[in-house]
Amino acid sequence: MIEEVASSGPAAAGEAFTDRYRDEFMAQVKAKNPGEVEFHQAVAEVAESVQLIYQKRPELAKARIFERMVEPERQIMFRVPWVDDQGRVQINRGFRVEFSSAIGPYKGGLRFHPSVYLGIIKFLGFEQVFKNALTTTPIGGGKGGSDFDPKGKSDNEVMRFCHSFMNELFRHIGPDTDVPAGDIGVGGREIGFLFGQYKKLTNTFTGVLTGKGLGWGGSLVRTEATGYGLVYFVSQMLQDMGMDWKGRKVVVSGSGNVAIYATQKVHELGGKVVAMSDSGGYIVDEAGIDLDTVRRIKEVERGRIREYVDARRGAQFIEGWEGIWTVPCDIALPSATQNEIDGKAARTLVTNGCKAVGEGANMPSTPEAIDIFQDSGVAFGPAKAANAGGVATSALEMMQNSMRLSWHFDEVDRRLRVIMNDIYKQCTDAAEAFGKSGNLVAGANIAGFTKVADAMLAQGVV
Ligand code: NDP
Ligand code: 2IT
Repeated sequence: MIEEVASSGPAAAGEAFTDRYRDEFMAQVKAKNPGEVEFHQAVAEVAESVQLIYQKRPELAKARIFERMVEPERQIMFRVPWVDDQGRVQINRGFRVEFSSAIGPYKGGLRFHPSVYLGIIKFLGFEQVFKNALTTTPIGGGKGGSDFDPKGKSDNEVMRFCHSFMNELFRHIGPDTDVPAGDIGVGGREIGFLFGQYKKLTNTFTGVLTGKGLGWGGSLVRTEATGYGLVYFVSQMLQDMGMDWKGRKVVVSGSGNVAIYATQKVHELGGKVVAMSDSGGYIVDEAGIDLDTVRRIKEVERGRIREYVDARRGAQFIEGWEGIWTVPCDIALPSATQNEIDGKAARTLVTNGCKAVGEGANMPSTPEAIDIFQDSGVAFGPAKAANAGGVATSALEMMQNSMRLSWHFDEVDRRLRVIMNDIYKQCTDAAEAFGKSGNLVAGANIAGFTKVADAMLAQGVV
């Protein structure tokens, strides 16, 4: 069977994964997934690393592991009808892409944002497979969401939407099957509504979602985990450069879940965040961002970042989110959205003396930006590794749910720190073993891919 499959693959032609084969492979990915540019981008980045692995591990090439990985195990798209506060019927589209269950149940967040379409969910789900493999916990990869925009909606509208979304999603998920969580536009409020409807429809109280409230199955530190984990990861990068956070100027894009808790941890470790943003623009506060003000505006009032300057007189608001990368800094933590740092922004960061970049968002740097950072000697922590603390802590939430107990804050935080250090070591070790010393992009791809690939090989052609 494997021989038969291989007859149309690279092994049959006697070539492991040459540049020519890689180009043909990418052409096929593009032809089979037309218009999904973010997905193409995510696959192309991993393909470079797979080329190295296939040369060392021809049995993976023969089993066409990567060719299988780029095809999601299952893709679900569904209608989400709901009624707004004016009594009008609204229709959105829902997605859940179950990418890989090779090493555990599908796991990954839900994104509610008007820009969501299949290509966004597929790039996120694809990345999630490798990220989750790096966490050292047994979780497969998936992602979902909707083009619904929670901004400007009432709590009741959000509730009706979430209930309708779950009316279809519930039949595809389960604590041992697929465990969604939050992402852009999905936080504690949305997880609550989604969980409530799942419970009602199935008459079960299980760990089917993560990011739950602390009184009903949630884990301490899950809220903080992505931001904290990002800073723990970058601490390792800095340590290897003989640096730490003390007195360092830091720019954090976004002002959502990841950005807020990254900022909190940077301040705790002695760094100074001087700029944050949302899709409307960015704020600069050279005295150091006052996080209580940001949290009030964003977490309590669900307001806009421009309101920060009403409370902090010395601060400035500048319209247009792209400009944030012109603010000089030692360390940049892009934590808003995909492709927010392009080549021009990367060059500006380098010129202004930026020494390290840690990706809090998923795929925030374009391929050109990554090349510029790496060619300029800027330490670069890729999203799959650097932001894996969120999903890792989701896995810790699943563990606690299975055991029906709750660990203390310090215990979860300790485990998160151990996991982030372990991920860093996996990346540096894999990079070293494949002659790419110090290249954490290659290291993360190689370590994540290898773990999933070995599981797929053991399980046969399924
Ligand atoms: P939130 O919804 O809490 O915050 C998102 C922030 O990014 C907001 O400030 C938002 O501004 C800004 N933003 C979103 N889209 C755009 C855009 N197109 N242009 C400019 N700014 C934008 O999301 P999270 O903090 O949870 O997620 C941020 C990033 O981190 C995403 O890439 C997500 O995939 C990634 N991530 C999240 C994890 C988690 O556990 N939550 C885990 C790992 C990665 P505005 O309010 O104006 O839209
Ligand atoms: O991108 C991500 O890793 C997340 N949004 C978190 C997913 C999760 O299941 O906690």
